[in-house]
Amino acid sequence: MPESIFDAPQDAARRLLGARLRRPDKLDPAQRTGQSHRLGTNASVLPDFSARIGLVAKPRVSRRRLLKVGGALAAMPAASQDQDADLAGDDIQGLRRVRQELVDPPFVPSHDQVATGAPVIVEVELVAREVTKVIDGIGTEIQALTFNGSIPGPLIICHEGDFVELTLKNPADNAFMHNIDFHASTGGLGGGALTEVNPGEQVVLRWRAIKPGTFIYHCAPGGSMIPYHVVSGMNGAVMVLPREGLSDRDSSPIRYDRAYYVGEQDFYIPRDSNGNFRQYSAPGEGIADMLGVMRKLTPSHVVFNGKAGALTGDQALKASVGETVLFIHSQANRDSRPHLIGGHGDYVWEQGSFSDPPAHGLETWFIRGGSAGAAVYTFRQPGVYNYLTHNLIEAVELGALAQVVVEGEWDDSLMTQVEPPAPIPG
Ligand SMILES: [Cu+2]
Repeated sequence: MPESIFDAPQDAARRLLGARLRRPDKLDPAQRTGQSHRLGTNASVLPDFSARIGLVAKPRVSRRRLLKVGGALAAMPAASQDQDADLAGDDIQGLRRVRQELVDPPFVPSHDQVATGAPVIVEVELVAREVTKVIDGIGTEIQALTFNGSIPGPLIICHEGDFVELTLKNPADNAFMHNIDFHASTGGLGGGALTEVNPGEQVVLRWRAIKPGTFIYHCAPGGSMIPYHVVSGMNGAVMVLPREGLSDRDSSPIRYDRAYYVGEQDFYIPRDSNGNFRQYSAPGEGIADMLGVMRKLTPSHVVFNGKAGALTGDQALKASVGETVLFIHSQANRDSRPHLIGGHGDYVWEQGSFSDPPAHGLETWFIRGGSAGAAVYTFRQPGVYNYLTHNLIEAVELGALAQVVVEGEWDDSLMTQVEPPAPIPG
């Protein structure tokens, strides 16, 4: 029986806790790769399901062709390399490996904007961390589910044609099974079925970044646990840069001096009979209550980087006049409207695809729930800029607001107060 989305939250939670806390040990091959039952569809309704999700074996490429392709890749300039080159088996194993040290947002891993040489295997490690986190300025706590302990999880960066090789660990003292769906990847469930790890397990997944752009990743363990894990913090983003770097609509290069990753998160914290936020002492304890709030679609908090005020005041982002800053903005579950008060999006990939030219000179852009986008701005004036979602209620009342403190010289030609405030002559 598929899980009904109309079940009482308590019933759904009880069943999920009993049946879905851990990965079933015995899955048939279609389930391991397609996991159709977890999304509430019956595999028997889709007789060719395995073909649709790419289970058909790829023809084996000859050793001679592999060598030829590998040699060509090494010899060609980076910008003209054939990203569709058919790499497999030994060829992939022979690629250079680069270990990427992931960092907590809003910071991003060190990276080259333009790729040099042949594609590489980018090794990253994510650890499912079930931790208590404070999400606002009044001490409200959530039993958070996270990748590497931060909300959002860290940004991963590679270039088009590279391989991302993820080690996903689920420590033994965790309560839940976790996995990961990479929107940047190609294959059944974005790797979700191949990465299910129970507490005490780890798994290694490799996928090739064939689409340049910004993409979210998130945990997707099945049924109501999908939104529950996502709105408990288990999401992040990947940026797949074109090998030649970013460019505008005339194909002129765009380069940035800094990059910040702003992950937006909606939380659904239950309240007690007095209207105060309820607190729970263990992961999963508040599932039934939270599912009840989630189904009303009205978040209690909408925040950047896991907490109201995480990117304001002393923790504001920093830049200088003349610097070009790349902002990557993700929202795994809900729509958002980033806006930089007093500035613009000089170049905006609203939908995140670097295959498309950026929009130029936007005031506000739209991040669809379930996506990440990118915007580039060169600061021209000093000051404290608010970077927020221009649903101003969500920004000011619910928390989705960051600040960028910009140092430098004020340009009177762009803005000046011609006369200070004074009584209206009369
Ligand atoms: Cu999870």
